Amino acid sequence: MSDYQLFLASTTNGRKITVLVELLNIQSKVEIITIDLAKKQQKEDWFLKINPNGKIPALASKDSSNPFYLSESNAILQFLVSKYDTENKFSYPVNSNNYFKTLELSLFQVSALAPVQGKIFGVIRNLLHLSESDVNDLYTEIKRVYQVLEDILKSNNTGFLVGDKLTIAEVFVLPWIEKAAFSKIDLTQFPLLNDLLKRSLQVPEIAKGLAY
Ligand SMILES: N[C@@H](CCC(=O)N[C@@H](CS)C(=O)NCC(=O)O)C(=O)O
Repeated sequence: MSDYQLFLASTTNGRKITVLVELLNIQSKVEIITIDLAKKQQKEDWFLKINPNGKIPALASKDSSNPFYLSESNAILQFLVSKYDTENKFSYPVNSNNYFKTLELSLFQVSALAPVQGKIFGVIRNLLHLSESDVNDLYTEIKRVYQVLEDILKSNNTGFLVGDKLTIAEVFVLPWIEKAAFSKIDLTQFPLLNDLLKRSLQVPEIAKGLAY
């Protein structure tokens, strides 16, 4: 029997989780339950008990004697590697410098990348109506954020965002970078980031996780 339920939808934050499930090969350990966001299942009482914030992704332990709920995609990624990546294939040991660089990237993704690209999704899907000048400001800011990621790759000089291997640091950003073209962001302006996306898409587990 699986250990955890994972409540997901096919969104950038949802796909972070499916990518890591594939990389860690833990499909038998977690049960994926798709939430219908259009039907607002994430706002139903039963779901709010799991995540009072009413958003996917969320994780719930199946051990009723030891209930445990976790939300925030990057916290779930950290939790899954702490449980199932004991050899640190896709993570770094707790308290190492690269562990904290991963935490830094996690917070940067949530605080800088997601809010701006999320608004751009809204504009493109015609759900958010902004003036031309506000839209221009969004693009100025998202290009600055992508350039920060490009500069991190340049200074690391390993092809990866943290240390010298593909880790959850990439998983934080890949579902967003993959949507650059949809977001009308020219990824060729960020060659190292573009190359990271291309290399990552050649990893079958990542391609499968992103296709969820
Ligand atoms: N910071 C949160 C953001 C979660 C989030 O915004 N989830 C979206 C889908 S990507 C959602 O559930 N939207 C539906 C809603 O807000 O009702 C995370 O990283 O998990």
